[in-house]
Amino acid sequence: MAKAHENHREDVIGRANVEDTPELLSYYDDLEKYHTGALWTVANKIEPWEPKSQSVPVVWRYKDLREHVIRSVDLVTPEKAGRRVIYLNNPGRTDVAAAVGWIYAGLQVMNPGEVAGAHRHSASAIRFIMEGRGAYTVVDGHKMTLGGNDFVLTPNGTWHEHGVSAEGTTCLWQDGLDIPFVNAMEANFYEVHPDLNQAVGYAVDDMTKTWGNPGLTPSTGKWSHGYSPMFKYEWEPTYVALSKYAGCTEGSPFDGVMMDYVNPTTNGPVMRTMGASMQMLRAGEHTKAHRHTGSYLYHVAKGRGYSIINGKRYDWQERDIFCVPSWAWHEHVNLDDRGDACLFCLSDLPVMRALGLYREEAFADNNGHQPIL
Ligand code: 1HN
Repeated sequence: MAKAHENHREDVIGRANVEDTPELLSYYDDLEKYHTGALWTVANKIEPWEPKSQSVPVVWRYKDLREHVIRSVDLVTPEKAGRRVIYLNNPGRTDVAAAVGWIYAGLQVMNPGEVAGAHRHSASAIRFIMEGRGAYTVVDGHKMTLGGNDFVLTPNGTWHEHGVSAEGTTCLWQDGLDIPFVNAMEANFYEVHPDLNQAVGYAVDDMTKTWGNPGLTPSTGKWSHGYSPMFKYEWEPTYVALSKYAGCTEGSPFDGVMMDYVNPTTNGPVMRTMGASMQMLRAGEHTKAHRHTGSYLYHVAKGRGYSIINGKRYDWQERDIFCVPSWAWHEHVNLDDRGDACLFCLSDLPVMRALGLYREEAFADNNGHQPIL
């Protein structure tokens, strides 16, 4: 790893290497008065040799967090809070309230009978259900019922609200949004629904029933939005698909048996700014290390194990969330040698790919495994 970057020194030819002199310092002061600067004073910083993520790897452990999330139920109402959410605050990204890179994430809790009003905004969300019965989301009049490890999309510009039916139990879920990204693009709008709650205009779960049939698409009906019409992706068919695929593939050396959730009308990512995948690590599997651009937020849907990220071990178990910053080396280990582990992953990979910024590299030394530092 070190070898490849030995020439990454600031004094090689072609890199800025100007020493301060009294004349230059006073020149810089003059430039500043006119809202300008000399490029060579910042060039090495704004043009790094390779991505330097501000985010640090973090594991948010559910056994530590859960009780604190639930405490919020007695402290604030969804009416007053808008959304009752405890957000994941990456120590390197507190300035933009991101969990990793330009991705925001939080844990939202609702009690039976509660409803969080409808709104819409330019940011898009992927909502991954962690526990409880009776959760639902309404997106542009389509109501989706939600169970554990299901996720629902609330794409940019769609009216959305959440609730838990009176017969349900306390529900917790992970929200993942592209808010920091949309804010960085200075393109975020936000609106509250004029009626506070929207009317349900279709059969319950119609979008998944219509668009979520393997190998089949409705003969009539068009879809031209930049996001998937299948607003809800369920855990059960996901797990069936991964299990079937695992039976006939060696999988990826880096990711085990991995499948991407797709927009059935394009086979592309579920939304333009954020994508989702589920990967199965087979019993005892230890993947090889690689790194790629993009920010990745993993949610342990099943099992227990650990990941080595930039040479450090991070243990995880079901419902824990952890992040892999852009260009960080990572490999995953399933600690159960009898059963599989499943990692749900949301990322900004669609942005990386669409903008031609995706790049990937395998860890070459040590048979593909990082030494633990
Ligand atoms: C939002 O709309 C939700 O709909 C959750 O549940 C968290 C954080 C920032 C902005 C919008 C939701 C959010 C959010």
